[in-house]
Amino acid sequence: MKQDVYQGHDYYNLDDLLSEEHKLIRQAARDWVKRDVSPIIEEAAQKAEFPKSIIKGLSEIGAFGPYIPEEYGGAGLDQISYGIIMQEIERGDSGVRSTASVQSSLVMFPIYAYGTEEQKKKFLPKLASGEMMGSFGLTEPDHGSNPGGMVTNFKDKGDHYLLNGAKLWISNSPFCDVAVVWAKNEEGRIHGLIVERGMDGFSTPETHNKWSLRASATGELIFQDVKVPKENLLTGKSGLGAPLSCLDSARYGIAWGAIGAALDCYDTALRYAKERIQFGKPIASFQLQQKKLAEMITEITKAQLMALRLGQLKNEGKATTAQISMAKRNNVKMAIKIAREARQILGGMGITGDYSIMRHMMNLESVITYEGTHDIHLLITGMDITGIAAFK
Ligand code: TGC
Ligand code: FAD
Repeated sequence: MKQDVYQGHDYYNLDDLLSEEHKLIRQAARDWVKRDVSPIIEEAAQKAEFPKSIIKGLSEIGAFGPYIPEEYGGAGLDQISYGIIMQEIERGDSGVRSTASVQSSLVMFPIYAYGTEEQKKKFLPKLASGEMMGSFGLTEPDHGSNPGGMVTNFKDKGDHYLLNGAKLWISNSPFCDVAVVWAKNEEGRIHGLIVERGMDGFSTPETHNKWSLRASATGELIFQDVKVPKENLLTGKSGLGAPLSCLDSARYGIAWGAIGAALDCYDTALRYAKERIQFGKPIASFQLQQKKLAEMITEITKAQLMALRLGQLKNEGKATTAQISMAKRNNVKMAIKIAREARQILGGMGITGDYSIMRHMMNLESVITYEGTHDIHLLITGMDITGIAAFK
């Protein structure tokens, strides 16, 4: 990895719509990524190792629970700040953003929104500081896009619940201390349970051979007659809507995060195009390369506008699931297209780890699949505008 000389790009002066606090938060996150992520991330990805050294820094920049109130250890920030932090982190690597998304929106959020006061006090401060790391178990081997079909289940055994089943494709699972797990009770109703490492019958094998998100640890959650204390049930909400509401928050973060990956690819390609000489001229002087770069900044600007407006709606408590789906889908697709075009601008150099583009491109193949696939988000928009669900 070359020295990280990234600069933000704000073609439509959107900074004018941000507060001073937003800009300070962005600067802190950007400085941290340049100092502690960029120098190590390429090697971590090449070795397919999760860099545990980033946990402390993620906590310090407020990436664990940015919008969780300070009384529970969160940063107490608004939704635009949350988005900005995700954007800056994913500018470094989507896997690092994944770690933060899961911890904040898929572990801290359900405990904050649906947990008891005791659960909030026990888990949230430690999750915010990174002393404890969490994972979120919704997807199963036979139930990905259709989580409502899940077979993981728990039975009431009087003084505890007995949990059985398996979750697949779980970010952070190999090292998590706690997992928020979604399972059906004897009546088939979905509930959230907090499962803690060390409980008998709970294991978290790692999934290997990924070509994408290599610096993020992914694995399984396996439950074989796990005795879960009754006080670990999330009592505030049940039904599929409970995990789906957590996804709303994580998908919103991804809508911003993907812009970060796109900005990094654009910034790298623009810089390279101005420096690389072919036929006696910088390649940036050729119309074909300018077309690619001009289209990139246009698409990034549109995505920035969408994310910022969505952030305003979220701050007002008005953002709908369908609006969030549209932004996640659009912005991730936009980022993948930009990564592919940017890679071409770098020619052969674009496939090496000397530049971040190929890593972003491969990472984004996961981002376009998790938190709802590209197709599922299209169907959510379709359902919203027609009133007809085309999932089944
Ligand atoms: P459907 O019948 O539409 O809904 C079931 C119930 O849920 C309610 N609901 C929501 N509630 C709150 N927030 C939302 N976003 C909600 N969406 C739906 C709905 O009103 C209903 O309530 P009720 O009271 O009537 O029962 O459900 P369906 O089974 O038809 O499925 C709809 C569909 C396909 C959209 C949904 O299943 C879906 O979104 N599937 C995609 C699955 C997904 O996104 N999985 C992500 C797993 S986690 C992950 O990938 C983490 S990656 C993390 C990282 O590393 O960054
Ligand atoms: P499937 O659901 O089998 O889909 C396969 C294809 O069929 C897709 O193209 C899909 O769009 C299409 N399809 C499915 N249904 C329909 C339909 N009704 N109409 C049209 N097309 C359809 N999950 C978690 O719970 N927690 C995590 O932390 C987590 N982290 C992940 C990390 C990584 C790196 C990855 C790759 C995944 C992660 N996931 C996680 C799982 C992720 O959410 C699922 O992979 C995703 O929801 C899709 O499920 P699936 O892979 O089973 O694909």
